[in-house]
Amino acid sequence: MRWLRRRGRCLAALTTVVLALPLSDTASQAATAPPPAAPSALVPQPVSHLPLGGGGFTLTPRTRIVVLSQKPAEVGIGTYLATVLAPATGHTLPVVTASRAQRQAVVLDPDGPEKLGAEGYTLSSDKDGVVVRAHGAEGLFRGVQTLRQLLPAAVESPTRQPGPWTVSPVRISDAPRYAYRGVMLDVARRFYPVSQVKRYIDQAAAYKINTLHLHLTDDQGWRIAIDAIPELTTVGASTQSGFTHGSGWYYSAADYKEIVAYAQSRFMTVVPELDGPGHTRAALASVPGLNCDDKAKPPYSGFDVGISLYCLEDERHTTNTTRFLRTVITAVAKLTPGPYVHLGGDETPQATPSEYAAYVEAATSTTTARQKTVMGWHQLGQAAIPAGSLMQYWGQEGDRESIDTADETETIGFVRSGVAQGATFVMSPSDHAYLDMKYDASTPYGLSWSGYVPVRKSYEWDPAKATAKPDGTGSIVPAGRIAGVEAALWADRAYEDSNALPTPTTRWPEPHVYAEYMSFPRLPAIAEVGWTPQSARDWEDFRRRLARQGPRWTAAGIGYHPAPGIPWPDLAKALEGAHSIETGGKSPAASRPAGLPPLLPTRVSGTTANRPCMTRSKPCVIRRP
Ligand code: TNX
Repeated sequence: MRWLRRRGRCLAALTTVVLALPLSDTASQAATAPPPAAPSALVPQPVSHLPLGGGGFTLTPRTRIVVLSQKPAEVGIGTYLATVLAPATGHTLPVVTASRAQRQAVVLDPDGPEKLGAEGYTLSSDKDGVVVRAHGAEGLFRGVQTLRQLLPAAVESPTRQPGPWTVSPVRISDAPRYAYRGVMLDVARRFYPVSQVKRYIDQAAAYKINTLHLHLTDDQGWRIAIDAIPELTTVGASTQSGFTHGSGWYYSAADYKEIVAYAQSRFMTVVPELDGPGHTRAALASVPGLNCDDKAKPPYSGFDVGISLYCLEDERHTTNTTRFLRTVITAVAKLTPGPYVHLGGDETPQATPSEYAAYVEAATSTTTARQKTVMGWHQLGQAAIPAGSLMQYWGQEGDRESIDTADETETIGFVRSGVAQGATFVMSPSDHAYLDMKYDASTPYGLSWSGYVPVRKSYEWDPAKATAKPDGTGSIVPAGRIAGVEAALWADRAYEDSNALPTPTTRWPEPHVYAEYMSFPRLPAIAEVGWTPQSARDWEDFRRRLARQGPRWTAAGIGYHPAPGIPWPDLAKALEGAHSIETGGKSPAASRPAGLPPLLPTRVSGTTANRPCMTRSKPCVIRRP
């Protein structure tokens, strides 16, 4: 097995060597021939995937996880794998370190060639064992996610299952198409307790998502404690969309650190978003000096957008806003090990160009002074931004079709300006990657201003073409400037019958129930968009592989939506978002002060207008007096 330790070989050569090895040499092995394993159906589809004939490797209580490293981060992947496998298999597999590979073991080798990149890996499994090879811990972690999918679906169960635990025999070599593959949780409109964020991190990591964007602030809530401004949480966190008088609906610094550390342990970077200059009512309710009349606004629990703006009308208020931004951005940057701070910048119909520019200047200069890279929604491109900023595109097919026409949309203008300023892009086209869009008319939750987004639509798009010219002659965002993709799960309407405003009898699912229903199966679709080469993606093939994930979600207790058009093998068992778990977290009901009326929207304002505020030229509901 010396071949396992050889560095620098080209993968094709490696595969050939592997295939040429005699694969069975022990009599005991022949006596207990492993059962045939089901052929694998992986999501995301690896770059190269060769299912082998013959038996696979069966885990037993004596199977060792052998890590070819002494480094704690790399050994930690072995421990993680043992932890993932323990509940369903009932085996506590020993994790050992060694300097060379062993047979009849799961071998994790972080000493693979550098050309595998940070996230690439190879995986070989046959009846003699499993070897995952990568260049460092992160690639091993991604490979381990693939290994989970090579085991029977029941391995995802939190309780002991019968087995046998046979790994499908395969040769895989894999690496991502894009380095940035994210998902956004809108914890501002609907607060997710820490336990539910962690649960979502695990669910996303299983599909090789590597970035968690937390939309921490909006009109309906400020969710991150800032020591110097306690009102942001005592006042600014007391509301959610549809909920008032709460307490504890925010992350303390310790909570946030816990989320960041948990995400890190799943090789996921946290991107905190502090949205502005619009979407700031929670801050305006907490800090009087951010308002032009120096009076704090009442906290907001309604459903409108475009209702707020930091006061940037005169020098005194611009100074107030700048100081405020310095305080909050600095505090959040300090708590955040990742490279980005997301500054929002979306939907500010009431801001004049100079007010908008003043916000962007104040927010970006503070961010870069803290050695963080600026991230923002594509509207940020209308102002001066530092080269190398990351802009998040959320336009639609209609924007793309307007390119180079007389009716080119403002969105496209912002993108052009961002490109000219040296920005890179994360693609979140709202008609493909917005997880809060209903699947179809029967979806209980969410919105549909960007149309319905059935699973096929969440899958069938190419980030390289999201801003392609209508005649296909090229993209206004050059291929080299696309960092990746992000699915965005807004939570404006995380309640049943969401075409109308909620009533006192409206049912509000736990945030994780909403998240799972809207994300599964569309998040895995977008994960594949970001990971798999375009040439290896095909809807017919995907929908069959996706269907085979259904039993995994059932086993894991994920309340997915068994969307039509996918041949789910276990439709009868699908959970349909109806289950609940013991979160142990601060759910809205749990943290509601005693003596208040039942948990219902107590102050609902807003229209049923099912659209966001797009741009200044299409103003939305409420204007400043
Ligand atoms: C638009 S897209 C928004 C959010 C809403 C979302 C609802 C963007 C950057 N802003 O404020 O939650 O639509 O779908």
